Amino acid sequence: EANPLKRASRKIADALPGDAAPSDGIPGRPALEEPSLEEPVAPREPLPPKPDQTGPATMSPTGRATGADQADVAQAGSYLTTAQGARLHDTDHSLKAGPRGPVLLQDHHLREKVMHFDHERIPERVVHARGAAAHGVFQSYGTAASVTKAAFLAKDVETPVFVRFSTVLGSRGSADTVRDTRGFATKFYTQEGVFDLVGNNIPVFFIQDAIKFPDVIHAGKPHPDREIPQAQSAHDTFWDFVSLHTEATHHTLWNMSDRGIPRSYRMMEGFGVHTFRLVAADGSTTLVKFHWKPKLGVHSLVWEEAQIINGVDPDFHRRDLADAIEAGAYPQWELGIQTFPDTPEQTFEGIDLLDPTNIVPEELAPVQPIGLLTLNRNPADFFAETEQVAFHVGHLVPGIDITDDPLLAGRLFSYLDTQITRLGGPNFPQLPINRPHAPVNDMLRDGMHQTAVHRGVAPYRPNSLDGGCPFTAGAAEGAYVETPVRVPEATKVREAPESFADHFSQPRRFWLSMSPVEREHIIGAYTFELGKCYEQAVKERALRTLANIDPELCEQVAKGLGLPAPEPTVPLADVEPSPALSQIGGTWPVDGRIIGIVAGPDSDLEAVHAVRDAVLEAGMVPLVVGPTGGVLGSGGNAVMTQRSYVTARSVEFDAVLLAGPPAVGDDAYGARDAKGVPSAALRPAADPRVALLLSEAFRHGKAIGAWAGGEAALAAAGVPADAPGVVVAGSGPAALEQLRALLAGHRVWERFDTRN
Ligand code: HDD
Repeated sequence: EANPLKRASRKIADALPGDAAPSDGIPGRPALEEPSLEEPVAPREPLPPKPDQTGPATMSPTGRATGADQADVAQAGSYLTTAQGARLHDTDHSLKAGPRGPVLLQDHHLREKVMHFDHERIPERVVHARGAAAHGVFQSYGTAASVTKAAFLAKDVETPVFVRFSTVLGSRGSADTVRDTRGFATKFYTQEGVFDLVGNNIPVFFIQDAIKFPDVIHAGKPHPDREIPQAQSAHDTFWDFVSLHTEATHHTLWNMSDRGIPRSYRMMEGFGVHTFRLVAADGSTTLVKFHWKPKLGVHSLVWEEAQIINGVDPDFHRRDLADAIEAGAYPQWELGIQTFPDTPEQTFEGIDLLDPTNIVPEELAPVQPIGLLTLNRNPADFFAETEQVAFHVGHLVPGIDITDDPLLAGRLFSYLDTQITRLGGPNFPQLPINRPHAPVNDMLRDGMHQTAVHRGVAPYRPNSLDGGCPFTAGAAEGAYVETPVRVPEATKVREAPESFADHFSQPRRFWLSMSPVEREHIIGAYTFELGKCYEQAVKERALRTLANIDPELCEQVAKGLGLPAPEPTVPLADVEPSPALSQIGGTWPVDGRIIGIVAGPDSDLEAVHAVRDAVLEAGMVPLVVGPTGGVLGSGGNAVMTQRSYVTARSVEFDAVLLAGPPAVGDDAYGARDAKGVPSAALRPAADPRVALLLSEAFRHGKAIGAWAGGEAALAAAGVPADAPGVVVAGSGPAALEQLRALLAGHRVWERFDTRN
């Protein structure tokens, strides 16, 4: 098919269970034969090496490639061997003295296999443990070339990247759609070395100084006694901390907004959070904040939906990312910068740029696009890549420098330090996923897990034995030279600047920028979270913080908690809203959105086929939901179902379409009742699982469509056919057309109960 999007959505649909086509998205790998019911008995051709495990080899000071051939490292052959390469003839039975006799200690294979298994787990990340990642490419526009000499930001440079998205609080096995901040970490393998942009989907942080990081994380992680709750902030220790430590107010408010429950990693913004310093070729400097803007728009789940998904499909975000990439529907983000003059005060329009609890509204400093990120390849090995990737805010390239943000300073220490525990030593940069694509000529030697075979004899400087190599370079040869920023004369203190003391005006701006329905969601989130706290004092103190953001917010949450609303303790800030902060009101591409087509045994299957094709044509993904798995109907019109009433739940779909029965006069698919109404109109309605699916979709503000005869199911589910965003049309394609228009706005916002 000519249209890649159409091809993409068709591939997603085809790869789903129930369809015959095998999925084989790994480039460079031959398609696997279709699995047969019998166990294969003969070896097949070896698999070629996985592409991600053939990174550039570490170079010695004398410039020769070292170590084993990377192509041989990954498991690729037909025959099982020991770790030493000896072929094995049995891996299912321990070596014994007779079939019923004792197992012999001399069984090396047994000991090696179990020893290795015993050590398969490595410590998970202390934060951001649960993540999903993808490879891609960054294409620069060149628009930043006037403010930075970074080579990868020059015009039309393509740089390979690896991006890892994550939640913060949960452990590796926790669920994806918890209310939390999301990590958005990007590794750029530039020709000048690795640049890591280690950001989040929220532009501000809980703390202004890294020394508080252990405090905020200890408060957010599960209670130390029972280790509950997992992966969320709805508990006493979190609210105890953030209500006492009011600099966390802004970040907490973002978490309680729809930003805390993204619809998809593909539909989140990313932020570098700190202010960075760009350095141009002429040495001039500019302060900047980095933004990632998703091409599909910024969209969220609603809270009940997020909670249901946590049970129904805890891998919702990870699956969504991998499926989209496998299908060729590559997610894209534009990288942008807000620029500010590098003045000694480091403020912009009165906003302290060194305070990471601040944003600069886009209306004051527009985000200027500087390049396009496309994620186009799934990892071949989750552990080798997603788990072992090591990001670090200190991985910088010439042209990008740091500021004195005290939160950033502590991070510069933490990210190196943590890898020693997590990845078992100082040689983690040699892991294939972490290897720079620029040649490495360091003088770092030995240590645990050293895999390079260095050839030079003089890993020290100055030397004459290796011909003086490696030499240091000047800026002209591309060396990283720190910007000679003046450090003000000062006295050593443990203090924050006075400007860091305003904890409420920025949260108030965020609140005022929200639409009524977004405010309603925020009120609901605080009411839920604080309602989960046991300590009365914690709830009351949290309400005091809310009073300083906005009295209406405080009152509504207090009402939900059954508590009195306190008065503000600081004057309410007089701030202008920033419309760019609201997620509602625009229209966005519907690419890759999932349409559930609910069909009954007597549905008009010809029409189901037509609608399925129309969904694909529109670049979206059709999932047919039938009473059982397998095939619905028979003969030429038979339809493969991707979900059954048992496996489907509304949360999987962005919109639902009810398949009506064939038109009157067409008796092909079933009986009619005494009045001549086709029974299919009643069948799905009679099924409580279909009714639940519809009522949930309705409650979650999703577009719902039905074509002739489907109204009965709507009525049974209590969904008024004339409600906003409910479409009943004469034919499937006509209903789909209207759903598509509704989906462009993401949800049917009018359906949410707003007081304003
Ligand atoms: Fe951090 C991981 C983002 C503050 C210490 N952080 C980590 C990851 C992201 C962030 C996205 C996961 C990277 C991956 O996918 O491997 N962290 C942030 C942002 C911050 C921030 C946007 C504030 C603006 N972090 C922060 C502070 C400290 C840390 C203040 C310590 C003082 N972060 C870590 C860490 C982690 C980490 C412990 C855990 C695993 C890792 O680094 O490699 O070092």
